[in-house]
Amino acid sequence: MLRLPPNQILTKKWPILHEGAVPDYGDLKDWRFRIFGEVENEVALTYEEIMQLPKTISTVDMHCVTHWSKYDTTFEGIAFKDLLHLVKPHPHVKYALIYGHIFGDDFGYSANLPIEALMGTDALFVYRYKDDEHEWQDLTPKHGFPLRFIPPKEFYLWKGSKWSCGIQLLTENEPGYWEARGYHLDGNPWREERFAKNDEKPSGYGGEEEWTHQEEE
Ligand SMILES: Nc1nc2c(c(=O)[nH]1)N[C@H]1C(S)=C(S)[C@@H](COP(=O)(O)O)O[C@H]1N2
Ligand SMILES: [Mo]
Repeated sequence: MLRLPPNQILTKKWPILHEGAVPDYGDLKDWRFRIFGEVENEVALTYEEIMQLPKTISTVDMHCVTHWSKYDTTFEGIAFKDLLHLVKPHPHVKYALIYGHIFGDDFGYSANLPIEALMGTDALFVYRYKDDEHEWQDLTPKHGFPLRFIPPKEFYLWKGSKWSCGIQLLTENEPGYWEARGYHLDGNPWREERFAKNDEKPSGYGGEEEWTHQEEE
């Protein structure tokens, strides 16, 4: 498999792309991470409880639907599979919605993903990273601090919910925030699954102008 998916452009810098304002969780005292939906035992974890879970370090490639790809960012975080161990999912659970903050709502952003694709060490809720240009450092607020999801490279990065506060387990697939707004339900970069209708760009799609002239912060 080629490393660069079709019609992607490599960037060394890590662009910042999101809608709405960057949330400020203060001292994280009231911050919780919830696992809910089709489970026997819903949980709500504090930031300290999250940070005591087993940690995974993975070097990943990211591919954004607006055509940028960045290789080899090394992340430290909690693997999706290690969070799944904390609950007893109902037998027919097959999908997850991974929530993030948008427009003042911690559960306003979401992305749908099939559970079976999330069981490796490349599906991570991350808080720290390093790359060619940075030593280990905390994720900046603009990249999703205190916790953001990074999907496996078989998914465009819109599936990587920033400021993530929860996972909902589902038996049926449900569109997340962008999937409900004209983006592809699956979003595989190798198959160029950008939009629900191939020839229709969803409204608000900025394309390359969104990131090519951007300064990294
Ligand atoms: N909460 C939230 N998460 C989000 C988004 C957003 O608007 N809100 N944008 C997504 C999109 S489209 C992309 S490409 C990545 C960008 O992550 P980055 O800014 O760290 O590069 O975040 C994703 N996660
Ligand atoms: Mo994106």
